Amino acid sequence: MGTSVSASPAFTTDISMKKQRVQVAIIGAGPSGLLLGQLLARSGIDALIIERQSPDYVLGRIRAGVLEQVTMDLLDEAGVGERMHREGLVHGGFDMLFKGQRHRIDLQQLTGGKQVMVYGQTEVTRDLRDARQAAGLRTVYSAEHVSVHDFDTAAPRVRYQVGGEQHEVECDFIAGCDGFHGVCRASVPSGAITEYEKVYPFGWLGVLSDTPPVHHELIYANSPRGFALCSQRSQTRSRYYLQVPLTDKLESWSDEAFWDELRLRLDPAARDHLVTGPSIEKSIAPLRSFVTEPMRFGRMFLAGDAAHIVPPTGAKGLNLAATDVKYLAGALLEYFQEKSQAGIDGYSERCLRRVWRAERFSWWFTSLMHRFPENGEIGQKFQEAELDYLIHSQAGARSVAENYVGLALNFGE
Ligand code: RFL
Ligand code: PHB
Repeated sequence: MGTSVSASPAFTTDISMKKQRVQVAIIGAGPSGLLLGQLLARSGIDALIIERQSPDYVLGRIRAGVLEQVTMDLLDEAGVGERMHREGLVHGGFDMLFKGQRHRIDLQQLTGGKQVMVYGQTEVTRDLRDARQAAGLRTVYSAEHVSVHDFDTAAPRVRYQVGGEQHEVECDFIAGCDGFHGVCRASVPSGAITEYEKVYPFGWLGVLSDTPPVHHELIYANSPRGFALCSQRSQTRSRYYLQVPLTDKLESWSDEAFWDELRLRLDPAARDHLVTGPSIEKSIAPLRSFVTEPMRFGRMFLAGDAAHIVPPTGAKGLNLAATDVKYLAGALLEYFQEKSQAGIDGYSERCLRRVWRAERFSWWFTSLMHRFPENGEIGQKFQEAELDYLIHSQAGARSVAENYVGLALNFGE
């Protein structure tokens, strides 16, 4: 496969280049990159993380809130699970609200005791970053003009600039953990990659507030006015989302307008319990289903959002990223310690099987819970009938529950 990439135009040959060598160059210090760095370090594999943004910027992104058991186990394995177990909220169920009534999905009862952990992505990232710092492992933040080269050869390279200085990293492998807008996937020649994409005609308006959560578990609401989600970060910090048209501007959503609209999408009891307050973060996120095939290009691997995006309804994005990283760390370990290529060769197929299952669930759950104006009144009726079926059928409820807690790693094998 020919995947040679020319140097970024920002580079000129007459300026001196600082060179270094590592076994693995990791692009991106989001949860995928930091977790991979931690797992590799624990196995004695030398990795450098190169991140485009500042540490505070990375921590400031309010994203995922729900961790599956696989992710909790991996954070433990990486040696960073202690605070999560202490401060995270273990949830054994969640509510589905439709036609003005709430119905509990009992995750524990339906899945033989499985639960999820409500612990924010910001905290996961902070724990990983602190552990990396404490271990004296290097992360280059605020790197400019990051570019990847020669990943179709045995000697890939990464280049970047910091403070006007140019750097080149020689490595055995590149891990593209640089999210949806990263440079790694974008550097693959178009003939070597297939991308599957669905963009939804709405977004999620999210508000974070220092108010007690409206309910002790999450509420996923289907309403004729659009989807709403009541989530949380702690006993005193809430996270709420509203489905909004993509054309809506953040400025046109005052806090008051947000709370008024949320109330209209909730049931009477939740409406009465809702405590409102000033937002400490407010943002609109577009919704997308996206998969890249394959996830390996010679000596460059994609992991996490760099390779796939799910709409957040199923709470799968970060969890999928964690599984990619688990498989990638295992494959690299096999390569360096056992001189075996098997894990590397199987990486893409192994990840994609799990990715497509989570993509299917996230797309289905999104389709079930959101208002699609083009489907009219009858679309709403179909959704309500399906929800009514799901909560009254053991098989239906179990299917929702087992996907939500995360399918076992060896599911179907
Ligand atoms: P990230 O977090 O985007 O990190 C990528 C990092 O790469 C850096 N980068 C570069 N660095 C160097 N050079 C370049 N050229 C670079 N280009 C980019 C970026 O600055 C960034 O620091 O990807 P990663 O690590 O793969 O992590 C993925 C998760 O962030 C994502 O899947 C989740 O947030 C998705 N998600 C959820 N996932 C869950 O599992 N459970 C949830 O409850 C959940 N809720 C959500 C979510 C995502 C949401 N949004 C905003 C899309 C809720 C929302 C609203
Ligand atoms: C969140 O708390 O941010 C969250 C929870 C569940 C989801 C998506 C986001 O499905």
